Amino acid sequence: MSEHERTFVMVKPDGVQRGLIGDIVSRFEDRGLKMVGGKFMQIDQELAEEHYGEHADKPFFDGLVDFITSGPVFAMVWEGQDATRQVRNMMGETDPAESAPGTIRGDYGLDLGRNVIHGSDHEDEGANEREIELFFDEDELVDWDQIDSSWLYE
Ligand code: D4T
Repeated sequence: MSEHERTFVMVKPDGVQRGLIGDIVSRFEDRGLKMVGGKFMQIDQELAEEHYGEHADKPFFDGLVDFITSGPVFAMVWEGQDATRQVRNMMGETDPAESAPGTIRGDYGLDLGRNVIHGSDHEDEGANEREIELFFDEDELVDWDQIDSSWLYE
């Protein structure tokens, strides 16, 4: 398994408004993941519709696009062994009400339409690459060595 697997993660507008960026970043840092990209930004209609394109025919699509464009988000790329699946585990279920305490959505959310964080789907091969490319230019991602990596990986 590669230590260099990259995954796309985003604190949604509700998480930003509620001051949860720092806590969420801390959780991933504490776990041993490495941030290789981070961008505080406003998503426009076009980017929102592309990002959530798979849900275009769902009844909740318009509300989802309105929500994700309603305020700034913090988009990130995190790197580490099995990063995509581990981030999803730390996020909890899509519905915060079904998420275990200790997960991000289980600790900070109550409602499906306000679920604080997005992470690429580990069951959708190619989702990471697609979403990273959608949100970041190549030169916005930074390759760097973490001084303690020998204490994280055998
Ligand atoms: P995201 O993509 O936001 O990380 O969520 P998930 O990957 O966990 O879940 P998803 O793609 O199935 O849903 C995308 C987004 O839509 C909202 N949603 C979902 C909603 O408002 N109503 C619904 O009925 C569903 C299924 C929540 C997450």
